[in-house]
Amino acid sequence: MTNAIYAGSFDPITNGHMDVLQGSLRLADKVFVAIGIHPGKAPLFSFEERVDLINRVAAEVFGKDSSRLEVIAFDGLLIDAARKYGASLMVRGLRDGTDLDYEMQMAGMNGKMAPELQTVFLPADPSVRTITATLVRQIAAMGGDVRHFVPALVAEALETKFKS
Ligand code: COD
Repeated sequence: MTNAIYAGSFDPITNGHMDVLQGSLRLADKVFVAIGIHPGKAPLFSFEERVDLINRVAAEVFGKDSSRLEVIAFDGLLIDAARKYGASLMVRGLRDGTDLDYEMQMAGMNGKMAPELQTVFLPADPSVRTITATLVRQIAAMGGDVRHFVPALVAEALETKFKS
């Protein structure tokens, strides 16, 4: 049984994240979706809200395969979270060359610290590679239409968030 861990802020989950999750489900029997908790950085959506959105969107898009996903929280090093949850694969999404440079450094250093863990890069599908959660939040805050970039449930949650 192969476990993978896919870490992110998921604030909120986007179609880009969903693309990486779909690839992760092809690679592993179980995928831990690890929400990184950064003390001092206030997210738009609380941890509980992000878990709820990820679970609902995954159920809608992946159907019964969503039972192979589990959302968890982590702070500190990703390798420690991977070890804690028995993940042998650390999945990272690659959008462009900037991601690649940074991710190569991280994979190299993680590989030294935890040689038993394998970093796996999944190239973003061209249709989602320009999407970032930061810009999605900005567009939604300014009343723009984010339905091209996030699942419908997330678009609704953003609308509600910025109305209140
Ligand atoms: N297409 C494909 N992949 C995407 C897209 C997209 N449109 N959008 C995001 N992704 C990928 C990113 O490349 C990344 O792999 C992942 O999804 C998460 O993205 P975000 O934006 O939700 O998350 P970030 O960038 O805020 O990162 C949060 C992490 C928790 C992943 C980060 O803080 C981290 O890597 N922490 C680990 C700390 C650690 O172990 N440091 C030691 C390094 S040696």
